[in-house]
Amino acid sequence: MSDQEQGNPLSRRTLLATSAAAGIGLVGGATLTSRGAMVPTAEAQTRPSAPARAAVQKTEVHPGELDEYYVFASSGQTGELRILGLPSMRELMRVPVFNRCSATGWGQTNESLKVLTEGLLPETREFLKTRGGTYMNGDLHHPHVSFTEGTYDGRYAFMNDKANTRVARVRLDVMKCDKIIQLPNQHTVHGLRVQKYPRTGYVFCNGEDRVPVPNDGLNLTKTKDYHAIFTAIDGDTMKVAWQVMVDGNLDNVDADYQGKYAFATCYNSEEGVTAAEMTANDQDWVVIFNLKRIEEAVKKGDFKEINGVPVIDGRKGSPCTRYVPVSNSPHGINTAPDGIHVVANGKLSPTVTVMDVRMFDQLFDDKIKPREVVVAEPELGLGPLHTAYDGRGNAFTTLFIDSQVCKWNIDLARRAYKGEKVNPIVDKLDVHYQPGHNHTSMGQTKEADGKWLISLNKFSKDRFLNVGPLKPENDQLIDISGDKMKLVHDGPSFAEPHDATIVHRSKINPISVWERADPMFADAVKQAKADGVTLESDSKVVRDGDKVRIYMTSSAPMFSLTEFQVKQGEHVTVYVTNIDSIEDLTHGFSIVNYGIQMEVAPQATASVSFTADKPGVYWYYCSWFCHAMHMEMKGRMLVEPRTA
Ligand code: CUK
Ligand code: CUA
Repeated sequence: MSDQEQGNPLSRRTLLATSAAAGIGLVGGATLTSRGAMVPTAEAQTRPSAPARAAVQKTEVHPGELDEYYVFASSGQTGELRILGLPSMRELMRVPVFNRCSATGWGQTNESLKVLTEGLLPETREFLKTRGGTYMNGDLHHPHVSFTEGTYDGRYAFMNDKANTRVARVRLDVMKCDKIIQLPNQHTVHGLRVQKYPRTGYVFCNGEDRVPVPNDGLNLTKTKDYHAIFTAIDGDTMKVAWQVMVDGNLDNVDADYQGKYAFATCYNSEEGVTAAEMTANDQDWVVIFNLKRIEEAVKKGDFKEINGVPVIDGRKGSPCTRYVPVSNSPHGINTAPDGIHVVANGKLSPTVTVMDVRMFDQLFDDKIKPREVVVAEPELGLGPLHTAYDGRGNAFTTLFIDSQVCKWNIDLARRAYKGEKVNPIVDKLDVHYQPGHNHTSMGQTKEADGKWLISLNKFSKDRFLNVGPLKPENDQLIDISGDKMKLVHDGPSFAEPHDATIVHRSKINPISVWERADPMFADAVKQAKADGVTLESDSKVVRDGDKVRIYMTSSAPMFSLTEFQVKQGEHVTVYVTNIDSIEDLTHGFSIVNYGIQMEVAPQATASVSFTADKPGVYWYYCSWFCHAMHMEMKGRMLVEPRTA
């Protein structure tokens, strides 16, 4: 796609090259833009300078060496969580969450089906009955790691499903999803972030679309009675704590470092249902939620219970919320590591709006007007979407339409807002192309270290070998340790990392071998006990009406059962317990032509249930390469035909 097709009348890079050739403002391979920011020319970009080459070397993680950071990246419509190492940008793991996974059996094993189904709303369970029992898709946008006292504590990552209004939790000790809940009353969950102080605590979830509440079909077209809902989940129990009904559509959310407020960008103050209606006004809002007042309202019973959860009316005029006018259709919202500044990104406006959280108390006491919490509003360029921080007072905002990252200084922006003649823009860097989220190392915590920035770009166009009409995205790594940003790495990625969290490796401590008492397979342990089976040592076939339970162990390169026999039509559950306790010695269990496959990691038990409706001989085999004799690790399922 050319820049022209993207709505840019003139290719920005052609323009820069022309002005450079004419000798306008050319300074050492860079040009000055109209706003005075330094932008490297196309030529300077393709031939890295000596400092840029030195920066590239910093990203080299030699064979056998470990990365300094974990990146927990979303995958959008793929529905999984991805783990990368930074600075190498090597993909380390994929954690299935809202998707189905052929390798691990996520969506097929009993352990994963429990996670995928137990938190669904009753009406969804009914709706999915004839559709396989679970959703097949999810749209994972925002993965965020739990906090204690303003920094990551390595317990959990929380993430949203925009497609089917779900929120998931991934345990960071085993890197597996252990809870998924679907939110009532809310239609989609888009923005998601967690409470930073004193700990997580709350997981804040933005309901984006407006629908009737309850959405029971009695009102279809009275759009003024549609509402968007903001939800706080208790991250420990994964239950809805409370909900707040708001005006407008909620987009992104963040929280303060004091544990008092959450705030969300909000568009569609018009309450329209078409794009034209939704963008008619010049202004929309940031909604600020006062956590203490909401908790008090819940305690006092000042709510309506809808579908089993307390819903507070937080529309304009409510003591629990305040609406700060900002320009039309703001998108990202990001709290700075200084614990003071919150930036709402303009999207349709070339500006970002900076608020000072220290003034929120006065705002809720009606001592000041909403706009008085705004302390800066710098104009940065076209399409500001998301902002990250270096912990040294600088902010980095993605400019979607300009295909740039803009580095600007918060203090200079405040001074410019007061009328001083200063330019807050420090540097601009071309990225390739159309960036959405960006992230700095530890930048969403008070321990922002200002070393790295990743720019998650929606288009890669010409940056990689052509793989056909569907192209990868491009996750670029940028060195921000100096005054100037330096692009050091292109990282192609499949659909579609919206968002990521960069966590220092010292914060994350996963285990390598499962604990036998892990709750993930507690149901299997319980069933085995009821059947008088010891999972770690017994091989047994247990018959229970038309149900058959097959218990076996795996130890490289053998399953403890080399055959088992069932009758056609019986409901079969196979439990495999991996009794190997060596790091990385995972087995798999796959039954040929039965569509059965699962992963069984060291010391884990995994189980899968199916109806043996096809008679015949079916080999099962180990699908995870585990041993020199891995190919021989197999057995036969014998399905005896039904007798008339
Ligand atoms: S949103 Cu995707 S670029 Cu869902 Cu966080 Cu802004
Ligand atoms: Cu066990 Cu391969």
